[in-house]
Amino acid sequence: MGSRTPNHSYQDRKDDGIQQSIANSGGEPSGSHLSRDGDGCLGDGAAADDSDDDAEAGVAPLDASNSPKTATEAQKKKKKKKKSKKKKTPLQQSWPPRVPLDDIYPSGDFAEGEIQHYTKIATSTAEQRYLARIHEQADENFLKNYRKAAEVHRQARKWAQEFAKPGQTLINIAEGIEDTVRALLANSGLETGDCLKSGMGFPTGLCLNNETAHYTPNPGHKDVVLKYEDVMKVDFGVHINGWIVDSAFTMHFDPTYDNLIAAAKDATNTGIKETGIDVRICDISAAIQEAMESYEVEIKGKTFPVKSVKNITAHNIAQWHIHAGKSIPFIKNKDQTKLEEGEVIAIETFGTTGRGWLADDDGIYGYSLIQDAPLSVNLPLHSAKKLHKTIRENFSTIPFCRRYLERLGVERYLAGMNSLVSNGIVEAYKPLVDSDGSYTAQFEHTLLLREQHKEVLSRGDDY
Ligand SMILES: [Co+2]
Repeated sequence: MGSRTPNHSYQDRKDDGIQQSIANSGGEPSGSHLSRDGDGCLGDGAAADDSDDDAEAGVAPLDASNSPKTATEAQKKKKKKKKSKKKKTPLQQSWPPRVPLDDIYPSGDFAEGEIQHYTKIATSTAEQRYLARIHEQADENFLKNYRKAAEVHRQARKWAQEFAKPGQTLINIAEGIEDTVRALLANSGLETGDCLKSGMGFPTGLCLNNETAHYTPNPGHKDVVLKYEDVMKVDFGVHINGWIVDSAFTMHFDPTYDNLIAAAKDATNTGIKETGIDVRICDISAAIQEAMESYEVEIKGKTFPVKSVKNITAHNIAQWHIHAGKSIPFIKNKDQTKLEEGEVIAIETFGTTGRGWLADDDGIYGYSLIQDAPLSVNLPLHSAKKLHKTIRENFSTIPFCRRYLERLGVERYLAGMNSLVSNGIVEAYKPLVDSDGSYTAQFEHTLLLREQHKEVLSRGDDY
């Protein structure tokens, strides 16, 4: 999910139709085979550890189906089989993915993201480094949960990449992603407070062509059907305990747009490479712009330079806050603010064939509770008071859309919502569009700036 600038400035899946083997026979998470292109390297031994753990958790003997040669052997086999029966055979992911990840990886050791070493040596003081480590120490499951959320993201987007074909509707794509995320987290989010434990990190964004960010299908609206010529940004978040994996990609079917997609992918990977502890925002921005604007796209015989979009930015993430205050533009600037150890950073970039300036479009993307909104407000409408309570109990400051509200059974909320917005309790987000007829592309990853290296949590073998 992009942060709007303030106004002052394909897989080798065996398609058997039912089962899809995301884990290999050792139960190793798919995310452990990462980054075959970048200069990053894999961490040492984490993937191997996973396999070991899963083997201990009980892998059915490989030769279980072979017929034993002798009676004694048969007896031995029988005994063996009985013994292993008590152990659980690791589950394979279904298609569509519906098996909770905790059932597939009972050890809880999810693959680490792509490890990239810093290009510059950090000069953080000991005190800064101590503070940075606090949130990891305060919650021993911080990293485990973050890697799990990333694996949920990878599996959900893999489904989307197969399912989203021309002729499909945006609502089916959005709901399919959301159903997958909730199933893999083993949390339907339907009981009061469940959405606070884990779930969608923000409304699933599905933006076509010049629609650039913050569009999601709303209930009761006409279905939008995906077309061959469409360029679709898919931006969704997965959170566990308020820590959000924010990651996005762009899908297209017409090779006309190959270069536009390549530009945004390159710009995002360049931004990731540049990111580090004590690195200044202006340096990341400059590198992003240079990569993005080295591309051009030919559409129907006319050549368009790819431009960086100016008024939306990458951002840091804090617990319960998709945007935690730092903004990283995709254009040159003089912001000397530095990134710090321990920070979670969403590096995203948007490239466009249009003006490079986003305007509000009609409609609503979603809402979020404003961080310091007063707990008790004198609201004229009873429905507004009730809605305020529902939002606090189910979303806190996590952005949500009308569909997320309606699946909780909330009805006739529009007047109440308008009241919350006008009273400064809730912020409403509108879809953001570039000029008519233009095309935009986006890629995004969530990174953790760890002490020795950055971990690109959401990296997969797709992007
Ligand atoms: Co984002």
